[in-house]
Amino acid sequence: MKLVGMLDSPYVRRVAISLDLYGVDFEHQPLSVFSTYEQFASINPVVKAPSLVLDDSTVLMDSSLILDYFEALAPTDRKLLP
Ligand SMILES: N[C@@H](CCC(=O)N[C@@H](CS)C(=O)NCC(=O)O)C(=O)O
Repeated sequence: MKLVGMLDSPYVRRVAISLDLYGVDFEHQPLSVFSTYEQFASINPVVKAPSLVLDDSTVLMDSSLILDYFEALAPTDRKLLP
């Protein structure tokens, strides 16, 4: 699993910190939507940070959607929302 986006973005940081709290292993690829636009577009043509590439190559985007996905998968003792 790969989290794509720069950590200067609060949306990317939110996902990175939450994945860590969920206990999800991920690789971080610090691409910029500006300076590395083409490389970012080759991963997600919409060029939105954060983008999360799952192990089956599905690309999720939007921090809230990404966190909803992991909240749904998390066991009860790892959930972050009441
Ligand atoms: N609602 C989005 C906002 C993400 C967002 O605005 N990301 C910025 C970088 S901080 C971005 O991708 N900008 C490029 C663009 O919108 O084209 C989320 O929560 O993930």
